[in-house]
Amino acid sequence: MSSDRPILYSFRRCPYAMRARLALHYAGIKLEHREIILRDKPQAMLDASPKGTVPVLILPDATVIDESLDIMKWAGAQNDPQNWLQATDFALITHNDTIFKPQLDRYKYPTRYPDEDCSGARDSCENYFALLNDKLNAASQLGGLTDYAIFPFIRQCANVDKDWFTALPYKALQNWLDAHLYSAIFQDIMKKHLLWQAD
Ligand SMILES: N[C@@H](CCC(=O)N[C@@H](CS)C(=O)NCC(=O)O)C(=O)O
Repeated sequence: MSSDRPILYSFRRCPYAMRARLALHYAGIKLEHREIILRDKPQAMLDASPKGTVPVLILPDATVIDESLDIMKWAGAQNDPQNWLQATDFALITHNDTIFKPQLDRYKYPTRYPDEDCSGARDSCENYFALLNDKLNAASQLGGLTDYAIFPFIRQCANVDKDWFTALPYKALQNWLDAHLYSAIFQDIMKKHLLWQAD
């Protein structure tokens, strides 16, 4: 199959797909959006990327990019109007993905880890919030594409128990999250799409 636009397989509520959509939108990339559900992945997506995670970007030359961070980097390499790639804190994004996200999963879905004691997961998430809050007290944004890469995960964690999140003493983080949630770009990338059906 060939297309003159990149194809993006995406799932609306997936934070990895959100960060990819944010970066693609920032770069002004016109694409064919294919909305999927995780319990019934289209064969065409699995043929392109057998690991079966979203987001998956397929370029017109059939190159497949199936890691969200790689999609962000690709988008920035196409068009980077605010020179954000060079300002991106990739170490902080790695911290988000490898240290915070596993704790978020254990806090949100403890039953998925029956052999583990997940009782400390929420505190671990809070430690990360404290780190981000310090950074956001020093500067209003994390810098470059870092904010887009990270805020969808903070949103997910905040939504587990909004009262808990709102009561935390991290005003800079809370204000930063709110600003991103109400931003025009976030409203745009969260628009609903019909489920994609193969012809
Ligand atoms: N490392 C991948 C992770 C992507 C990922 O795990 N996405 C989740 C949805 S949020 C997924 O597709 N999971 C597969 C499934 O639940 O079947 C990336 O950054 O793109």
